[in-house]
Amino acid sequence: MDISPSISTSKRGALDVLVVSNSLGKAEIALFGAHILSFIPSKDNRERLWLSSDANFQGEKPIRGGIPLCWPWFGNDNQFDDDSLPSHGFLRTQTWTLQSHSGDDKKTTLTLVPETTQFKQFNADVEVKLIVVVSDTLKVSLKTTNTSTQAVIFNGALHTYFSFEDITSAEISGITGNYKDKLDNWASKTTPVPYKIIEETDRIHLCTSSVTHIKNTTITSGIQHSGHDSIVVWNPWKETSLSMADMNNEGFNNMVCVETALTQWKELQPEESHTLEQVIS
Ligand code: TA6
Repeated sequence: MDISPSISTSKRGALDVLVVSNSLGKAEIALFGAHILSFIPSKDNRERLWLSSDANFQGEKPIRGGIPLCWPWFGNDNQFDDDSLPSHGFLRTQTWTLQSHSGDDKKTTLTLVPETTQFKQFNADVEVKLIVVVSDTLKVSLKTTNTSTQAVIFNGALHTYFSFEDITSAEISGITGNYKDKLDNWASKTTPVPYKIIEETDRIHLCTSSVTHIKNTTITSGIQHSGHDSIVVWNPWKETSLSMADMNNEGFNNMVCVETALTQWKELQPEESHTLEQVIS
């Protein structure tokens, strides 16, 4: 079904998908999790995002790949110290609605809203919107507004899986300072230069650099970050990939997550807003 000249609907498995296509770029967004599955700029027709060939498209679990939305906490580090709460929060496992859209032949803007921004102990009055702009770049903005009368704290991430021909020849540039190594009891370590992925990697870089690049043999993806206090880098490598049902066994060779994140707790006063944003080129 066509929603506009540049937006139509499709299915991926059991999931409803918005297909965006204009003269400068194409994208696909599953309404489940407002999960961006694909972004292909027309200038080179190269897919920027990686999707696991074993991803679950039944709405039973978060989709492995693309851009999962993490909010109002990151990983299992939630406001309530409650390990029973879902990893990375509860936005990526609910069905969203297309609230509005606009655009022309060169740019398409979509605004999506979740069913709810409350879950168990997290019951603050907060509004969340995802604004996606598809053009020769992909701009993803997760906007949080405190509509309550109390201060609210939250974390989050645009947990983007970038696609590559060969991870061993990938090199990340633009990340500086120290990182916390999840694989070594969160020990603080220095960001390597050159930054290559040669083993399982799970790092929270306390870095507010605004531009990073991931270079591979023939391709380079540019990433602009804003509203973040961290940049997370993750590759599960072989052993961890084998333990994940929705991660194809050799997939780690062709992806790396570079995530625009809040991991140090952001506090919003009543009526305040915050936007976590990633622009992919
Ligand atoms: O972003 C890195 C990370 O927190 C890793 O520790 C790993 O858990 C990854 O996210 C994937 O998490 P998920 O809940 O999507 O399997």
